[in-house]
Amino acid sequence: MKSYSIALIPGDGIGRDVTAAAWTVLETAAKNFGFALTGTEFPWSCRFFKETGRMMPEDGIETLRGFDAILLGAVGWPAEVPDSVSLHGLLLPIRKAFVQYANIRPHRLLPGVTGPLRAEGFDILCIRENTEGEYSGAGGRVHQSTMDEVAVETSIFTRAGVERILRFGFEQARSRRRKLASVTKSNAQKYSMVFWDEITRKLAADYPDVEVTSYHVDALAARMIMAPESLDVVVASNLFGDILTDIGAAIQGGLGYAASANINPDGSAPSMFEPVHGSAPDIAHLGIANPIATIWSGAMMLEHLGEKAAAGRVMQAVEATTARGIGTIPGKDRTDAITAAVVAALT
Ligand code: GGG
Repeated sequence: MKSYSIALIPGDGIGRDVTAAAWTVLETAAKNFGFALTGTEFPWSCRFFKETGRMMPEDGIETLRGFDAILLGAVGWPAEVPDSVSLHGLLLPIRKAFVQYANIRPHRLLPGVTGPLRAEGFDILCIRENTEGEYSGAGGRVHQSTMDEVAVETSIFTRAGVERILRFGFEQARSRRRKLASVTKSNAQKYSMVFWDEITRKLAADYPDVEVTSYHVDALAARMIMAPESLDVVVASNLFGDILTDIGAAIQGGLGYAASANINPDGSAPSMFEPVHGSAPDIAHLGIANPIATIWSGAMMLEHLGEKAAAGRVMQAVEATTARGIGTIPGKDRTDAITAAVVAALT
């Protein structure tokens, strides 16, 4: 029997609730489709930081390298650990070390879910550059706590980094509706974003079958709300992609439905799957977190592992569940009730 080793990092807050739910669904799917998933849990989180001074052990990356994939819940406990510390101590180093340069975030309405903006008929695949740009962590502060204090944060855009994410986007567009939106703010940011636009134009010549449009991020943000059906694949930098995908989450009904995959496209290291949402400490362990985003992320993990039929079946089960009105209204259905409904629809 084929077996996949999965590193489970529930993280903080509702991360524990939603990864447990997704794991139940994924194990059921594995059983039904005749393969095995072996989960190894790691307690790396803000609590771990409070105990050890690190978000993960020094050899954490090397430990994870041996797994086929990583399923992560959520990271953050802002009352105890600054968000910048938790993000730069766990999520960002994993994405960077494993060259998970493509962060894929699908935005579409599940049956029975009505987004607050009542947008309809859209199917957007946002691709966020995931290893450089505005989240490079390059910068510093001088003259701290004086009126002369200066803080500098440098965005790093490399030709290799921009080319590979745009190429990834073009390839995705080819497998979909052949439309690509390339997002910058090149009227204001005259080095990095002009560079991005130039590379978009250069690569477009290799993909004459894909209709390419360059947008400024503000215009694209408005378009995602006003005319989301006009968009297919959207490729954006790390920060812009992060922001746009929260808009994507909003139009698809909320962060409870927003899934993501941090992909290492050449398979040289594990890819990581996580809901877009954070740890929501205010509702942690109350049993009311929506697990659908994590279940959907788990389906993306199965697809990435090559278990396409099982992945498709998990999504069918999710859709059958929401079509019955389960998990479609915030707070109405408990985490375990939504999970049980998805499991029942799987069998
Ligand atoms: N689900 C993972 C998580 O906790 N995300 C919260 C967050 O702030 N992520 C930042 C990022 O995706 O770059």
